[in-house]
Amino acid sequence: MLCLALLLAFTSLAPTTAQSTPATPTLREMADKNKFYVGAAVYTYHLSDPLHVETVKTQFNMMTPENEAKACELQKARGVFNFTKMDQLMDFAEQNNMVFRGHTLVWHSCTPNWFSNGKFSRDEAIQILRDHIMTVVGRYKGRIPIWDVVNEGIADGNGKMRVTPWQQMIGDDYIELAFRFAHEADPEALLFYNDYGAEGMNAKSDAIYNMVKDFKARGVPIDGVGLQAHLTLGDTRNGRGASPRIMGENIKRLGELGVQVQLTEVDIKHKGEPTEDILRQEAAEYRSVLQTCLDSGYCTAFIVWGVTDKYSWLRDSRFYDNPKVAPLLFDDHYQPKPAFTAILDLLARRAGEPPILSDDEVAILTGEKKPDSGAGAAAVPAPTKSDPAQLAPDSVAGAVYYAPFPVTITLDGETDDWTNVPRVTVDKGPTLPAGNDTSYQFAVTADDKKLYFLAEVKDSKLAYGTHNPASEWYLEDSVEFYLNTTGDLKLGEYKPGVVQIGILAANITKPDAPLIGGGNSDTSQVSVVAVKTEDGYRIEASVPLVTDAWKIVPAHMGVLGFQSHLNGSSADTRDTKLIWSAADTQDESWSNPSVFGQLVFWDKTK
Ligand code: 9MR
Repeated sequence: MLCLALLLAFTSLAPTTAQSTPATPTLREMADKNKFYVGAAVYTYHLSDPLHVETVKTQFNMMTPENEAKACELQKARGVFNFTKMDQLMDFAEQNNMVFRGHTLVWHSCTPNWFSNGKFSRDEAIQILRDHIMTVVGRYKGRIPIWDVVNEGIADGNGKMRVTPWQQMIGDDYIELAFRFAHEADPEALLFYNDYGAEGMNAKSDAIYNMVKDFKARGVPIDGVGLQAHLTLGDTRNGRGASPRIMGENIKRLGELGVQVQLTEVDIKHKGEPTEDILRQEAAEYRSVLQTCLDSGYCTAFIVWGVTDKYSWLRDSRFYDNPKVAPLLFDDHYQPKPAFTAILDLLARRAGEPPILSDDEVAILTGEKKPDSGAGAAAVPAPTKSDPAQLAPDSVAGAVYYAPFPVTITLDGETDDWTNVPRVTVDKGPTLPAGNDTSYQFAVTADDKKLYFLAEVKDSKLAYGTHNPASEWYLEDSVEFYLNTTGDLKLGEYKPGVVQIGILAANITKPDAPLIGGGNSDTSQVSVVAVKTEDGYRIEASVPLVTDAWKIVPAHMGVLGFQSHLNGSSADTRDTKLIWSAADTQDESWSNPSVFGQLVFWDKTK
């Protein structure tokens, strides 16, 4: 029985997924690789929003009807069932190979009025309970593998039975009866008891534990406990209910009774605006809760209570008083939030796939490291896009550049193919002449073969062609870009896979081989075109994604160390140094890649 209970047999239920390629890992792909379920609550009205549909089906392998399977929705008049919306959700789940969680058969908050307001004898009420469950579970027999049979049957505070119409008309054994009827209707379905505020060790979770223990001892068919996990920022801190130790202890004791646990309605509310700090803390807490679930060995699914913040139930003032609350994984525009990246990274790492975040970023999230200077230590940014036409989010000044892909560029000195690739202006640096008028913009993109770099330099006095390009290239007009492809953004020295590519303005003269310099630049196989422009010069360059020195796989939210400099000369030697990464205050990038910023790939098709 333990086996049967624990196995929510991933293989038999597991959808085959993956419309997307391995280069762009989705949450769903990473969940599949872990033989784990990530789900989201969905309403039928969400399905008329194409972005919503796309997000649900690509990112989740499980779904729950947020409201439309509840008794007050399905059986508005006695014996009259309306399954239109349920069927629509069911069809959607099946078309997209998603496991459907039935939520919920018996819940005081959504009991049909005709029942709550009626006066039924115990026997009549039991008959009504049985009819409802047999009809609903029976209709979807074999299609809905998990049901939340009873929701929130235990009272807050004291762990006693909640007083509900079902409990009043039938008695405390309505819960047990509901489980028996559900089992009768579909003996294969896994049957869950679901509740909130029972993540940690408290009177309610004790009561649930005792009930499950009793059910198991007496053969009442129960297979799982759903911990809703409607959390508030801070709930995962030491000593709190959702902390790894306390929630871990609760999940373990339930698991040892022979039931599985699922986190069924995860969201994290907070006060005020979702500032960068709040979003970072939220990410940390999402990650912590998922980690506790995975570490327990008994937790088989992680379901978020909605997809985009804009449709969260917490935005409804009847439930929560903060119209700005941002409790979910995707923001109002379906952009993945730091919380999304944090759990994607955790699942990727556990599956032995390339991490999504650097070790430093994880250490900052988990609080082991304070954010400080240096690329590797930069906070997880919340991507925002000020111009909808732009192919990737706005850059984070001096820290993160979002590079859209796939975009194919022809190195021809023209910029029409760079349209809507975000540009970053660099006009600061450690060495600037009085009245400096030199600045440049850079942009980066990639397709499936190459990484492309563009620099548009404003420079009223070009100076090139007077230095030895092999050794003194940086003393004359030149633009540099740097890559750290090793995955270790803390790296403090040059190793294979780290490269400084200095591109001389002297390439305007169209030499046979590109004039380049910089550490490891001979391993870069860089191609270059340089042209004069009205107010300076322009450089287009590309490097192969795969060389003997590195393998770059552009993946959505995948990270490379990245830096860019400009060297300016107006007469015979360098008088201007412009530097993008804010972590490099002293022109150290040539020897120390830990001061690079980050290039984050952004799949423009998402
Ligand atoms: O999110 C749901 C909201 O849209 C409904 O109006 C509400 C009433 O049916 O139910 C909400 O979902 C609840 C879930 O079914 C049980 N746990 C608490 C959830 C939030 O209230």
